[in-house]
Amino acid sequence: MALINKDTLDIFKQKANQLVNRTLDKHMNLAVTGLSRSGKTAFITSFVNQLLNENSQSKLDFFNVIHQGRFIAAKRVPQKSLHISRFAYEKSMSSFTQEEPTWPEPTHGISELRLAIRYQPQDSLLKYATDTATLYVDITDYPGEWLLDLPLLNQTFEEWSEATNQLLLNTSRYEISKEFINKVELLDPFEVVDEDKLAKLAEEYTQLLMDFRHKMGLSVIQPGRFILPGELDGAPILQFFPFTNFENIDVNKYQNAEDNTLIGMLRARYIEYKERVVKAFYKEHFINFDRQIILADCLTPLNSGPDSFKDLQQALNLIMESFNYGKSGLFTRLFSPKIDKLLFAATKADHVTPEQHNHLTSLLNQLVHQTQHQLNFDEINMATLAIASIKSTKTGTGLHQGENIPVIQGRKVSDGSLITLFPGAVPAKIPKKEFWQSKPFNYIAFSPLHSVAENQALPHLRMDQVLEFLLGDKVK
Ligand SMILES: Nc1nc2c(ncn2[C@@H]2O[C@H](COP(=O)(O)OP(=O)(O)OP(=O)(O)O)[C@@H](O)[C@H]2O)c(=O)[nH]1
Ligand SMILES: [Mg+2]
Repeated sequence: MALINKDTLDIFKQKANQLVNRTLDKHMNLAVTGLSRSGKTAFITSFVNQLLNENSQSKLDFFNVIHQGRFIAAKRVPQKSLHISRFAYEKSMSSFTQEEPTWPEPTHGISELRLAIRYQPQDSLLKYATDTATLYVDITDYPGEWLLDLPLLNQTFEEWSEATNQLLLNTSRYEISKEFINKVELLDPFEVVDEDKLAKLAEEYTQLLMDFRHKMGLSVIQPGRFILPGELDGAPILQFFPFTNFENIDVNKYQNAEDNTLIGMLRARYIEYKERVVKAFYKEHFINFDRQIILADCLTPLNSGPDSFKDLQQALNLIMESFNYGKSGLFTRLFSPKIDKLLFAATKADHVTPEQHNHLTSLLNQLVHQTQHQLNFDEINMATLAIASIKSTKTGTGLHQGENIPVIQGRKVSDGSLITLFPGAVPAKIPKKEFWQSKPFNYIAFSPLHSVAENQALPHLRMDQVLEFLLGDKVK
């Protein structure tokens, strides 16, 4: 009988381990989205930071792989898609590590980052076969505005123009859109197009969308790519606008209009936009996502007033369409998405006192589920959480009119001074008229409280629950 010496046996064991390891390595695509300023960059930075700097001081008790002592380490590895920007993790971290910490700069478009998470599998059988397994997570950051475009796929140019016209006539928007609407009314849609004139009007329409978002705090922005053009900035495919005067033009003449007329070119560009921008995003990116987190800042609209809040509600409705997996859903008919878990997170929860967190969660829940009876989300496991990616306030109690009340303390972005306040109560349900009459909520932008060292975990609220929901079953 041939004798196997110890070295050979070790090599054999190592090989066997490698083989099992390889089959144990898993991969998932995690997508992070939310409307602009909802907190995507802060979220991804904290998500990665928590995993890279896991140690005895980390506060990640609800992430089971850590709680059970099976987490080994996480590191950044080169990303999969070389044609997509790298998520600027170091740059973003440097804003939190400098002496006077600030928030990272706004970002535009899509970016990616890949993490490798090493852990010990829980399963005893696997545990004997191998020491470790690795979960590779590709994280994609993309603007939530891009999801607002899905409904366009179901609309002709005429239908979209009419729907947008209705939106523009809405009292709060009309104030700043009437000039644009008046200009469109004076156009002859059947004249041979002057491309310069068209480009200028498209620019005006884009500026309107920017003002809706950034000056009025509104959320329904269509086409979504107009305010976040990325590499398409200045391209003719983003130069069109809704023709808001359809009721006054001849339908037959419109149907037969050539592409070199004003209306013909608007229609042609709209169709091209749907194909090359909207569909392309779903085909190239969205269908590859395994899991999705949608970040929503409910507090800013709550502070801005009823119009802004109602608009957020409508935008979330539009966003939900992309997850309507029912057989009859437009989306499933067009593509074959495979997202199995969807997390809604109300961000910046450190802006309210702790006893309000439940209210914030149920408010977002209501906003998300308002349409559920019409849609079919059976195939997706959904959850809602109130989180702070980077906790920037301290909590305590203060005396107000002889009574102890919960308060938060933070450093104002505006002048850096410390302020202690009770910011107000968050309604647990979609607020009614009476709520808005008393201006009940006071949102003040806070700077990150303390600078952290590069290899230190950032303070947070419920990031461990986020990790458990999104990754927990993959690192068992
Ligand atoms: N207090 C607090 N503020 C936050 C938190 N996360 C984000 N913010 C605030 O929200 C702002 C926007 O956060 P970002 O992470 O840049 O949001 P974004 O979605 O990446 O924004 P865009 O890149 O412009 O689309 C920050 O500048 C902060 O003022 C948080 O956890 N706590
Ligand atoms: Mg960003």
